Amino acid sequence: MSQVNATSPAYGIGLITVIVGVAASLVFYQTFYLPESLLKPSVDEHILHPVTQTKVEMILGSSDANQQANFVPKQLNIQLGIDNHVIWENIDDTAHTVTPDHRLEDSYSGEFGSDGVIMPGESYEFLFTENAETGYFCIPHPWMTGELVVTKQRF
Ligand SMILES: [Cu+2]
Repeated sequence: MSQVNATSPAYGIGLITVIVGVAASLVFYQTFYLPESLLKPSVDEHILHPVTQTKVEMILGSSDANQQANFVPKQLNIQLGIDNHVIWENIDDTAHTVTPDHRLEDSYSGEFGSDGVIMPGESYEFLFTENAETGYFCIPHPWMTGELVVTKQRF
């Protein structure tokens, strides 16, 4: 039986294993863990709790292609810290969706757009925390369209 002491090859291999292990952990921490944790945005309190809410109604008759008005108001100019919490209320008697023209992701709130349909009497809400600009529509009734622009508060 060989004895393990400070001068034996076994000791050296053990030490190298520990060093490699620590180095690998450090590399993992700096390359994957740290950037991931830094990515989570810290959002200003005023943006998380804006002064007021923005309401959009999907009005009665929106499912009728001949009806002009559906998302009311149709155009939104939203200011961060003021009215960036937006609520779409379905006051119609048909289910609708709020679906962006192109994929839009807010780094705090995630992907914009309703999960499936919004039933009559229900609503969909989204907290915008950064600048954004998009058109949106309703999947079952593509003539239902709206636009929104989110900008920083103008002092
Ligand atoms: Cu619809």
